[in-house]
Amino acid sequence: MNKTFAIIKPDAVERGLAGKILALIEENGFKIKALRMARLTEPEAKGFYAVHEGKPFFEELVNFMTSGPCYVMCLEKDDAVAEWRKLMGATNPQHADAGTIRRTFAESTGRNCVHGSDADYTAQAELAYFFRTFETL
Ligand code: IDP
Ligand code: MG
Repeated sequence: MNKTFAIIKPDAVERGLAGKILALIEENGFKIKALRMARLTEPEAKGFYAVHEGKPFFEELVNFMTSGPCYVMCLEKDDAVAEWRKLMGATNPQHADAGTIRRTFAESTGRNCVHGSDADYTAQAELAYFFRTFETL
């Protein structure tokens, strides 16, 4: 699939980094197919991160993701899922490669600026969670 789902998380929006991150997305050859600001509700955040329910960081994650507005996006590029995860960098910014968004901007494993789907089937599900089909064509 050539599309993936991405979030500029509340920490990055709050710190005024959204524009820089959008520029990096475009400079790295992604086309932004859909984009809107959203303030996730608690049920939306819990549903989105249902795979992490029961993990020690789940409550912190839901509190963080509902703490302020974020940008939800559909990104297009060949091999979009892998390419976006490469540009994001590792979950823990201290382990992320130089030049990645998380290494450059993120404060911690929790407040790590961006989300990206981890497989084509999760990208499809996550895109459908936030967008109508016609919005991401
Ligand atoms: P990913 O975002 O790189 O795919 P996941 O393991 O899917 O990483 O975790 C989802 C999100 O949960 C992370 O991006 C991060 O915000 C948060 N998270 C993951 N592990 C931890 C942790 O150990 N402490 C605090 N937050 C965490
Ligand atoms: Mg993940």
